[in-house]
Amino acid sequence: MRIDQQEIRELNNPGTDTHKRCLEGLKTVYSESLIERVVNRLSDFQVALPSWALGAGGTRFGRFSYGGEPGSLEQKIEDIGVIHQLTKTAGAVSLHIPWDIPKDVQAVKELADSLGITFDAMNSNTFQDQEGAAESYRYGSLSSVHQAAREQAVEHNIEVIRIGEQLGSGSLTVWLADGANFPGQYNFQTVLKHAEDSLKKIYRELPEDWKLLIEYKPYEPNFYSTVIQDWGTSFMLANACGEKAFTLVDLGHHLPNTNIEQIVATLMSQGKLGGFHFNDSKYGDDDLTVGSVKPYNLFLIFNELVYGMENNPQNPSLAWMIDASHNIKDPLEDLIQSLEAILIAYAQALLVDREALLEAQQGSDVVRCQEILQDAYRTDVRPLLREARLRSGGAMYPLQAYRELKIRKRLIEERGMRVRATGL
Ligand code: PSV
Ligand code: MN
Repeated sequence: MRIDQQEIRELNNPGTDTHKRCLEGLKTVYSESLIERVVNRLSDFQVALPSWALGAGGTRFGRFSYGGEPGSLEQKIEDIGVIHQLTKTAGAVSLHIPWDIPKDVQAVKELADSLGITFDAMNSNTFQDQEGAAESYRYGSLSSVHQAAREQAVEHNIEVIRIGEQLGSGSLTVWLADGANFPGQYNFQTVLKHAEDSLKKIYRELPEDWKLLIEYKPYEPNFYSTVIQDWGTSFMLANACGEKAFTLVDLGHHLPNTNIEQIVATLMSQGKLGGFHFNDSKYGDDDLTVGSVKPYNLFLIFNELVYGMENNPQNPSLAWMIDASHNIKDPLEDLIQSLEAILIAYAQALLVDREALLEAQQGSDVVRCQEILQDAYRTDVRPLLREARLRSGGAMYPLQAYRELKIRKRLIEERGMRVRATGL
């Protein structure tokens, strides 16, 4: 389904005066040129949505479905198209193979193109056995002690690259579920060596202008150890592969209280931060709505990202993606909330007075340093987001628009109550 642009205009009209007044209010605090710069940056900022998170998410205890889920890759792209029409921030999709193998590549490309959606990083899946596959990943994939399983996993990743090439993607994200559930299950050094060798084989098949993004995660689905447990291991493997390989930070893949912003700063200084999976969490890889639990943390991360983007030309532009799971919310509403939280943190980080911060840091004025960061964090930047959307033809209030336009009801009418999307 598509939204008629006129519907969006009609929803925006009544709120425009109030919005202009709020924007004027911000101009009494920040210079007009800074406001313009932030609005332009926000308009340019695009986040890829995960194809696997457009249906109801489940846990191992159950899954609570609701209607109108996308039953095909085309419908997933249409859902992202709806979010993009409303937010103007979701101009990309991140596909997961084999869940999203296109039946007709040309038709899928044309559909995405007509909705202004590009194909961001491709994701491989060696954490589930596929029907008819000769080898099982029960004891690992790229790092398995069984050579045939390793070879099958390498082949799968190469196939994902080939599909991505046809679609116009430019990167492959590898997340390895490989690990051990019990001490002694495997030899740490052996499996790490296997992982490195397998990644190098995949890397050799990367097209010239592609990137390999390597995720890390400390636990789950294995609970004693994982082969790529932390950013250091990912960084080491990326270096071993070569200059087209980078570390990907998934916010949920850290032990509690890890200083993620410092990891971001370190990787960017080395030119090795490749991308981001946004989500939020209270305990572990909870895959909750971005910014719903730790918004200040998200701001501090963006503060480092903005600094890095301005000061680390050695680091390539980043692949921004959401990686979440929606157990009880309508996923489209959840994704709209996540996009809003990402843009808020980004806008606040762009408002940080970097000159004053440098001066305060040089003078070891710790109190002032904190004030400068929190001044930016405590600014209500939502008028800047609305302005960016208004200028690009999006909805000033995307979530409200989604509800007023009764999108979920329309999707249920179109697709029925019982479809189930592939994904998590
Ligand atoms: C694993 O937890 C992960 O973060 C990886 O990015 C996967 O590819 C994704 O979730 C979806 O399964
Ligand atoms: Mn992830």
